Amino acid sequence: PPDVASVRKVTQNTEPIAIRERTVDGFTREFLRELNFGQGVDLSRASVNDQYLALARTVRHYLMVRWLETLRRQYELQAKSVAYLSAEFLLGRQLDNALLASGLQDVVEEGLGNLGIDLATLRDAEVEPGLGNGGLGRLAACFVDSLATMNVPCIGYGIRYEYGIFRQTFVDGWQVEKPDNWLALGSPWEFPHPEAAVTVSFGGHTETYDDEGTERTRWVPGWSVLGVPYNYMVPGFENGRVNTLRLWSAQATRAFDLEIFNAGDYAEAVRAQTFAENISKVLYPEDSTPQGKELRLQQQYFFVACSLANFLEEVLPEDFDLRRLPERIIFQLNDTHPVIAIPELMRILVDERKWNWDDAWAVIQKVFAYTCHTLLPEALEVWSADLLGRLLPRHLEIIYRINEEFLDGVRERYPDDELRVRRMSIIAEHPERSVRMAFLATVAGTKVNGVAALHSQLLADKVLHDFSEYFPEKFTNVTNGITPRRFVRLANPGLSGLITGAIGDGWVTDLERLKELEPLADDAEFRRLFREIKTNNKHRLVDVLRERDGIELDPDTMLDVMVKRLHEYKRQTLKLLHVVSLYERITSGVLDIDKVTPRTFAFGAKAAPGYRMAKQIIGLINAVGRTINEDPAVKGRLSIAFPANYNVTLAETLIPAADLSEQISLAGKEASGTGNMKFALNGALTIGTDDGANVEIRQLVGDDHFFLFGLTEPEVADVVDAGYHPTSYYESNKTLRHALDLIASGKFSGGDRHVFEPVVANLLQEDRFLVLADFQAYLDAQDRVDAAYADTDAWTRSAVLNVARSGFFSSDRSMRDYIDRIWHTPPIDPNA
Ligand code: GFP
Repeated sequence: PPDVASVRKVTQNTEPIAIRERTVDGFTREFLRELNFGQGVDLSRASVNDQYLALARTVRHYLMVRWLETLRRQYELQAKSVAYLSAEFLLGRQLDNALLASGLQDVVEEGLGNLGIDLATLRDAEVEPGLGNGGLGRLAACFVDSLATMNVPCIGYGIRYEYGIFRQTFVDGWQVEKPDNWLALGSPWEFPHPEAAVTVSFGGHTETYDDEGTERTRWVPGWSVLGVPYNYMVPGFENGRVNTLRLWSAQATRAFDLEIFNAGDYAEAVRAQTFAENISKVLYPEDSTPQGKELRLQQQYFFVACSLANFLEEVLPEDFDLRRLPERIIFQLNDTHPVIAIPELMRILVDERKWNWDDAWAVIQKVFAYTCHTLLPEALEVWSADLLGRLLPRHLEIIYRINEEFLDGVRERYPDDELRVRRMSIIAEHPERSVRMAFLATVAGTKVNGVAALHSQLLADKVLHDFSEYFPEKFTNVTNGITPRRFVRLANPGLSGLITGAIGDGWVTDLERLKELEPLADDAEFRRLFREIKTNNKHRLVDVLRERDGIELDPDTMLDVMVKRLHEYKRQTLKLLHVVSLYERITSGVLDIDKVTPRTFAFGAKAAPGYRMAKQIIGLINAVGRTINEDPAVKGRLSIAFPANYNVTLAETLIPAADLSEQISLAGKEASGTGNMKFALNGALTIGTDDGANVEIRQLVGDDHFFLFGLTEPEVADVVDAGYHPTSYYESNKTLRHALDLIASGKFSGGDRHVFEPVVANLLQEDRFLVLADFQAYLDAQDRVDAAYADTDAWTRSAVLNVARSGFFSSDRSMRDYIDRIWHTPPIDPNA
């Protein structure tokens, strides 16, 4: 690599750049300049992509002044920041958000219009960066948006995956994954800084040495890679602040061996390069092989090592006394993926800065906090000690020592309770020796939080019970939230306009103000306008799905939506059994078709590539969809729309059009959910279990405006403890039996009984998530939905109340809770 020091010249106090003219003419000039000099084309020959790239860069210029100003002030003030460490940032498209934040929408629309360019076309040219998998990554994106809007200093740290979450396609109804080549046409929102690359090492061994009478350890690594930072702007909403998201890309340190190349071994010459670049190649590489597992651990260590080095060496002033680190930073660990940062910072302090262990440990316990996002034991990450020891030998030693000292304390508190000690050990011994990352985070972190009230309670009572007894003060809750800027203001312009017309626009940054809409639920004219907007949103969705997927959707039906990752605990099969049962009862004459509410069942879900049952379920949804959609017997009454490749962009059109939101996970399994909040805030009613944040949604919107069903978490525990037998439900419930039998008969698979046998067999024999146990309650709740929907006025009233009472679910409120309970990072006064 080039000598970084010589490349990085610190320029003193540059003159502030002139603020660009925020007029239509000013914008047009900037845009054409970008097109000509940035893209190298003139308007007459510019492709849509050229125009999009030029527009993005132009908008970026307007934000740039604020970004530099934010950085300058941050450096000056040395205020405490949040470092949000996350393996995922599911950002969604950037253009619209940047336009909104900078208040440039109208100017840009008019300026482009004068040139004969349609802003909507350029918007559609943007490929969304799919650098996340689901809720966890989208939450991170909402959080950084809120922090910027609230004037809180924050750096998001993550990985710049060359390929994000795969692009899902369907072939004969089965999921086929295609690479998500999101960078192919250029990525105008990023700023690479190769000169600020960080070296990250792996492997090798450790050795002790005498350091002027003190025995110390050093790590002698075996190999290393470079981490190149790519900076992204995170603009606050109309407040002049632009925070930074810094994503790391891996590169080889010795890029190319010319000698080997000249000897003709071309593959070998680039081997090191390929090997290094693999680290940031894809999001969640398949980890069913040992190589895949190792690559994931490499990714995790890679990005936290880069981020810590960056913060300590670049963001902090050179002479900063690290003993004061807790005054300057809190590293929020978004799930267990970044937890390896804990031993990394210990290593830096103890081995590199030569602190004594206890001093280092005292700082560590103040600068990390951990958010847990799951309740499934299998989702709590563990790393085999063997792998960790090979890849990060020094870190494993440090973890052992942390564990030893921690367990000494446990033994002291609970003498003669070796069982407890074993339960609480960071190191598990079975089935192989491994490191429990959630335990490590809990022991080292200042706080541990769950992501909804029920989840935090179950964490403390069950999943981490021993720990909550031991460290009761560490456990807290912060219920998730979503950014109202993207998911209401941008996604639902109709509703936003209606709200603003009624109560002013303060709600965009103070969502609790939606409460002021409550009286309007009783206003017939308001309800009419509200309904009209819903209908318009459905028409918008009709257009998008026709164009995107060739799907014809009937806007005059109830739009019943279930969109989320495909996972058995989320119970897409329960939704499907409802559909199949309706179909079966109509076609067998049990139900009078004229009494069935016309519904479109929309699904959106990706299955993890290695998750076979989830892929089977996708195949089944598509197969049922094909049969039902083609059957004249149910035409106009039942249909299924399952667009492939559900992503943030599609969510922004789908959610505002929805009437009914399906949140039907087995109670005690969904940590929070955030889709549930997006739907409620866009005026859909929820049918849901008492799970995750559904609990809080129901409490806030009221029982009359929420369709609750199913076993509660304690009831689930009782059923399971008593020995759950799904077949007894099958045998005793005719409706259920007929629905399952219809699937088993091959009706949806051209008569072939084998195709979906695994799904049926799994439900009948194991049914780990109690689909059959909740089936009848779910059907009954759906009957209540039909009855409610029949009274359009009452339904709309409920929908308005859902919007008015869901202000709590703003991610701004989540951020306030994190700040009060965990971070203690006051906002910067914009006028100071
Ligand atoms: C996970 C949990 C959700 C939770 C999000 C954000 O989502 O219940 O709402 O994290 O906290 F499962 P996924 O990433 O698994 O979709």
